Amino acid sequence: MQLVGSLTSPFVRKIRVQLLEKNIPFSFIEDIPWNANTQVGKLNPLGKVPVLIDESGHAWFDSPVIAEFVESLEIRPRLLPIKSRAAVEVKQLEALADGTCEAGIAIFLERKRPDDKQSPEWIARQQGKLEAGLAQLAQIAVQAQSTGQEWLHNSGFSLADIAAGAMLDWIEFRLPEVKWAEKHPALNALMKKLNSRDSFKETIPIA
Ligand SMILES: N[C@@H](CCC(=O)N[C@@H](CS)C(=O)NCC(=O)O)C(=O)O
Repeated sequence: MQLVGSLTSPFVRKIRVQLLEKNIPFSFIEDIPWNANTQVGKLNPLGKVPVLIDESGHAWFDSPVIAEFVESLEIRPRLLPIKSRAAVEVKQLEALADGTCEAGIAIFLERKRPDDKQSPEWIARQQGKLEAGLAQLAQIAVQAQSTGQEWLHNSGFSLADIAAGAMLDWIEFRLPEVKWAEKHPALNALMKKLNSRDSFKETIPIA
């Protein structure tokens, strides 16, 4: 299996962590979709990473689909519950974390444009989504921790935690002024637990 992506993308990291947790061997092909020589468009018409090329040569995208494909291989540990209602609940948490990260990425990209081309209204809109996404995730973490539940979903460690950790670390890496750890201690506690896992330690984003 080959995973195509950049070493800083939170969505690529989600899949790297998932593969590492399951001990699935894969080769990593570094391809930054913003570079002029990128080959990503040949694999994914949307030109985005991650892309996972399976043993048959099929190219899977985007990250929630890749994650579900990897789960379909039925290699332990299971990171999506077997019961469909519980699996959808985990997917909802994954979507919340991914969407929060997308708002952060939109802010990061907008700020890279020349000063006179940036839209403060657009940035403010995305900041609203980012803050609201973090707040909802924090509320879920508080609720879980108050009942002694170790992870975000009551089924145990799952894609929800992986997606949340990839998002939180990316926000810290690219938008440190957000200061989510100070504002949301429950998310800080979650991130500390995630950072003690080898899969997270091995995939820290480096500029
Ligand atoms: N929903 C997609 C988002 C992927 C995504 O936005 N990846 C970024 C890197 S973090 C990318 O490839 N951007 C290139 C572009 O938008 O042209 C997923 O979860 O895979």
